[in-house]
Amino acid sequence: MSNVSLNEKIPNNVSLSSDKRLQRALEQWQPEFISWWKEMGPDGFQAKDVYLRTAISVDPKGWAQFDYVKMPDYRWGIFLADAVPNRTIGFGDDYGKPVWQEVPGEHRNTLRRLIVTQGDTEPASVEQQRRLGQTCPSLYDLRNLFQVNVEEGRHLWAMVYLLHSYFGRDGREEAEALLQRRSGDSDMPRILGAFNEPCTDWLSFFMFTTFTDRDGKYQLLALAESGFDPLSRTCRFMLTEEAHHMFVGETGVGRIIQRSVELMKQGVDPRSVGAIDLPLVQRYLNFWYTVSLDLFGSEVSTNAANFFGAGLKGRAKEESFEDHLAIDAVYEMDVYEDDRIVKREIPLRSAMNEVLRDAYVEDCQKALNRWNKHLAGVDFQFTLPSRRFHRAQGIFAGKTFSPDGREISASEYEARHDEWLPSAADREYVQSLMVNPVYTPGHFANWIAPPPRGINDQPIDFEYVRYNEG
Ligand code: BYC
Ligand code: FE
Ligand code: FE
Repeated sequence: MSNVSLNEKIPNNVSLSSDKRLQRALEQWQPEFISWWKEMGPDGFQAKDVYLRTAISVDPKGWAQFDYVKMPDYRWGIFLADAVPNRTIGFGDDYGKPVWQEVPGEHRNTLRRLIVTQGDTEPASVEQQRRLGQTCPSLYDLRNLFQVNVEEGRHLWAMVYLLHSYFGRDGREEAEALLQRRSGDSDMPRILGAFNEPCTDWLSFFMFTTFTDRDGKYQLLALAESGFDPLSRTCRFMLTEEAHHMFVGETGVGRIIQRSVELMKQGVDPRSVGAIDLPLVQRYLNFWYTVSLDLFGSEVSTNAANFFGAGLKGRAKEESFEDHLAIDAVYEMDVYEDDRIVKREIPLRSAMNEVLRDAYVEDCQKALNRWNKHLAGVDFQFTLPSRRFHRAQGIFAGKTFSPDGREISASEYEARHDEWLPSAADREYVQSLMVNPVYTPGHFANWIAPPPRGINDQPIDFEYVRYNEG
């Protein structure tokens, strides 16, 4: 079961050839995907050989194969983690009943919406990142960007497979619409906020893959708990790919910090030699972390309560909780009452977005702790801003807070904006560092340290993208 037939038109481990209707429907969607990829995928590198990994099995150990591939020839396909025998629903009103292999009629619309929302983020991120190849700091980083991009493309396939297989005509229409919305478009934007934000420099890219892909990890963990078994199995395999995306982000930011600290220890101001000063890194962190916090939705959410009650979306690592019904339990949180923040007990099911956000925040803090290890000997620490700061969703949206969580006047917020979030000058400075891309094997831009090792045991000066050929 876990072996993938890579030679079929659509690589898969779901016996696609035994369902001719489905196979035909997906084979009709495939060219539309490829034309979307050519139009909206990485700009300018489609004919180059890129050293990519491709899934050949869904075993935790042997799933990856590395080789040179031209991106449009990447083996995008449908990979589900192996079924867990006798799996039962792990939470909500149907707790303990067998999981569903088909969509229960009463949950059809809700489930479709969840899958579409998840699916929409995947092509959105490819669109956001499409011009980064032109400003890359090295071939190593360029290859990592493209690896992330092709895998996000595959994540779109994962959701489209579910839509086509289980949602009939509506599902096929949603699959088309996933190729029609465009990140940042004023008429047809992507669904969620962060996926319409420009991500046009490498500091943003590394912050995005640290913080926004980490939202992906937590949303996928929650959906991997789903009572709808095909969704669970799909998300479990996607999670194995997600780890690499966060690695790219976290080590990318880490190498930027390392380079700046190296200079500071020599008594050199990073900006004076075209590297990136630490307060600027903190401002980018503040931005991407807070737009990613918004992706968890409102603190108090009847949608979230319904997802949980229906057994569709659980908590990350649901088995680590004792009470899987969450009927009588409460969650204490800060809410507004008469314009003042007070602590209130919220029914736990309505607080599930916040429970998931808690796990996310804790994980983000660990990433910061690793970054802060680079700072030994310099007088600086990275910190996560308060969850109230710079929010556009939930109870703190539309109010103004400082990064340490104090409510402040709109005029104070405005006056201090450039201390806390990337300013126009910051963005211009960062862009200016990257106008000259680095395409020589083993060379790195001046604003980033080389990685300690290469990909798949290859040396650092390996030609990860054959830039000068093709
Ligand atoms: N922007 O009850 P509420 C990834 C909407 S990332 C815009 O607060 P709910 C990846 C919401 O839809 C993982 N709109 O929230 C990472 C609702 O709209 P309607 C993505 C937003 O329903 C990097 C309204 O506000 N996965 O994979 O609990 C690269 C009030 O709803 C936002 C998922 O999101 C926002 N930030 O929604 C590539 C999982 N937040 O119904 C990929 C699937 C909320 O009033 N989605 N709204 O029109 C879900 O689980 C849920 O829909 C949400 C929270 C987590 C989004
Ligand atoms: Fe993804
Ligand atoms: Fe990702």
